[in-house]
Amino acid sequence: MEAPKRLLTIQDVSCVGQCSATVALPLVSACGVECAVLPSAVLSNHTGGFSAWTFRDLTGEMAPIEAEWHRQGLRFDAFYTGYVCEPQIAPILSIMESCAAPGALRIVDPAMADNGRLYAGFAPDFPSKMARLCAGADFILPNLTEAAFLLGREPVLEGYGEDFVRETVAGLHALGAKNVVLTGVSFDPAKLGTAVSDGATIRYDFNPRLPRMAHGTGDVFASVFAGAILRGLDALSASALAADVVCAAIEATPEDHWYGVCFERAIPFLADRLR
Ligand code: PXL
Repeated sequence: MEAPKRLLTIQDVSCVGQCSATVALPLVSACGVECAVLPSAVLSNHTGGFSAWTFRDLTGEMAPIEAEWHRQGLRFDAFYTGYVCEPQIAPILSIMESCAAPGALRIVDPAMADNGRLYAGFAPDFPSKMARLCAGADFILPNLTEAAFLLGREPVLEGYGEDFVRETVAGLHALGAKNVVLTGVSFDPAKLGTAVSDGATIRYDFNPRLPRMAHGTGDVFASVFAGAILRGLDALSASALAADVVCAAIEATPEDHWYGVCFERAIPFLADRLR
């Protein structure tokens, strides 16, 4: 029997809110991939829509945990990073070096912004720090807002065409990212999708645009993408599956459930698609 793949996700634990680690653990696991977790911080709840939150920075735990893993010979087949803070970028890069199995993949979701704005609590220069994490990544998964900030530009969220996407993706490759999966791309108001680039070719995947947005969909997308890549899917297929799971999760979420998506209800769909 083939050895199972082991992925390490590094992001916060928002105790309530259906985002980051509480999304990554079940969804990566549902892909049949072992999901280890290095919590970068513990928050009472996420920062996107709640009026307040507690925040315990866990940066200080990173080096001792890395040393212990290294001592025990624990290695990972992939690293998937999400919401992290500036002081954590250097320790994360170190862990990705010292605890990598041969050929380990780096999947970076630069979770820091959406809808033209940085998330609460990030300084305006944070994207330039996040760009360092993107530089050595095998896959980066920015939305249009994050892509713009990584490139030091003002976000453009509508009225663009394929030339704009090509130029944006080229800029992201120039940062050092091998593969780019740009989310939230739309050339037709009825459709929303992703542009998947390996540096030579851009391929698109679109789904019908749903009438509402929901918090945490970026984390659902990234988690399924990471799990699917480790299952051996190519980037376009992994991206298309991740987008389908996001749509299923949004459709399964009651209108008045305001702080996240009910991705739990889409797990059977995900498991079926990977069977
Ligand atoms: O879903 C991204 C995310 C992750 N973690 C925390 C957040 C957010 C988005 O707002 O606040 C703590």
